[in-house]
Amino acid sequence: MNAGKGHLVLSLTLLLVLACNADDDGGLRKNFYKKSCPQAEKLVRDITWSKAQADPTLGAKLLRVHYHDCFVRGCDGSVLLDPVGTNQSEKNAVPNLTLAGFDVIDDIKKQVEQACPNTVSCADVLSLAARDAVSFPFKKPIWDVLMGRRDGNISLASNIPGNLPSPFADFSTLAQIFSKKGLNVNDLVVLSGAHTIGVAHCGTFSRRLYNFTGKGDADPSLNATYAASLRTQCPNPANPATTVEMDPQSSLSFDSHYFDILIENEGLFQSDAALLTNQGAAKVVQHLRSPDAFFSEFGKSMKKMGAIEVLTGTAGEIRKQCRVVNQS
Ligand code: HEM
Ligand SMILES: *[C@@H]1O[C@H](CO)[C@@H](O)[C@H](O)[C@H]1NC(C)=O
Ligand SMILES: *[C@@H]1O[C@H](CO)[C@@H](O)[C@H](O)[C@H]1NC(C)=O
Ligand SMILES: *[C@@H]1O[C@H](CO)[C@@H](O)[C@H](O)[C@H]1NC(C)=O
Ligand SMILES: *[C@@H]1O[C@H](CO)[C@@H](O)[C@H](O)[C@H]1NC(C)=O
Ligand SMILES: CC(=O)N[C@H]1CO[C@H](CO)[C@@H](O)[C@@H]1O
Repeated sequence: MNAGKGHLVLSLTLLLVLACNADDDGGLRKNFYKKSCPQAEKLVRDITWSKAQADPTLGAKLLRVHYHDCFVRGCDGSVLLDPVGTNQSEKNAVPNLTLAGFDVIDDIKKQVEQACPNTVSCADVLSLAARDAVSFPFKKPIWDVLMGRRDGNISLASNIPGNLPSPFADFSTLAQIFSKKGLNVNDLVVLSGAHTIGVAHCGTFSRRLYNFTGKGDADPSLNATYAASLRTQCPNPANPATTVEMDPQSSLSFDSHYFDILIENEGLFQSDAALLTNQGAAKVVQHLRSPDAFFSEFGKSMKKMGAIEVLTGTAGEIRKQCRVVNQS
């Protein structure tokens, strides 16, 4: 082969590599632990499934923790870190409210460490466990998880504002925060579909029920029948510990029903209702009422969310325990 041809082959290979990397995966890949810890994925799945069997709300918990992780400093496991000294970590911040499932992540990580020490990151464990917990009722993974994330060692409560949208956010605020994370309006609507499972505390929406515009009324964008039912569940003032299902009667079922209730003006948060206030977003809402469309789009958007500002290669570390950074 002459030098010219060699050059061409090299350039073509380089192009191919670049083209593959262009796929917005942040350098993550499938089967990342195939050589270093071949049992990792199955181990995480088996433990998660046994925990999900015992607690059918685990999927909602872990999915929300994964989302909070990715939106604050990227998917680097920083949400899992406990506060150190007087420094408040992400999990201490107000919007965390009741993030839960940390004990489950600890259990999984402990067993993964026993099988393959210093190999599988907490960020990957969280991403896999969230997928597996949500997938448990289907008895098969319902989206693909790319791996190779490494763990960060900074977690600051002060990083939350501006990175996690509030349930009172309007459409342009939501779109703006998602766009900062490389997620578009389609992703915003698709991922909001996660609210098809789980519960919310009265305080995250009760302002919509009472004196919303100062005329003793409810939020006009909230279905009046639904508002009346919510008022019985969340009297004014409500017990701060009371929760309601975000997708009534279907809150354990991961399905496209969220989009059906949304168009009946029964989205629980202002941020849910806001998806109908933009023409493009409202079109996506209609489209996602089809279960096939929802499942396929959810997988694609989760892949993007799971790649936000990830640490790969030699950046960050593989934490031994998810709650504390390694001591050097
Ligand atoms: C669009 C902006 C979003 C806002 C404003 C928002 C806000 C909230 C709020 C306020 C709660 C209730 C927390 C509580 O009272 O305990 C909640 C629950 C939840 N969120 Fe979101 N969220 C958003 C996007 C997402 C995304 C992108 C995901 C995942 C992909 C997600 C997954 C969940 C889940 C699964 C729950 C239920 C948690 C449980 O039952 O333990 N959310 N969200
Ligand atoms: C607290 O945070 C500051 C800066 O954010 C950092 O310099 C300091 O080392 C942290 N303290 C502890 C005990 O982690
Ligand atoms: C409703 O809001 C208005 C305007 O803020 C206030 O003047 C009024 O007292 C409120 N009513 C109740 C019952 O809280
Ligand atoms: C309110 O919800 C009911 C079902 O609960 C639905 O039949 C009705 O069309 C909804 N109204 C509006 C204005 O969306
Ligand atoms: C933070 O992570 C880096 C790797 O990026 C590591 O070298 C360093 O020791 C860590 N710092 C602490 C305090 O653990
Ligand atoms: C799980 C967790 O750490 N929750 C914390 C959320 O933030 C409040 C303070 O706003 C803490 O009291 C909780 O412990």
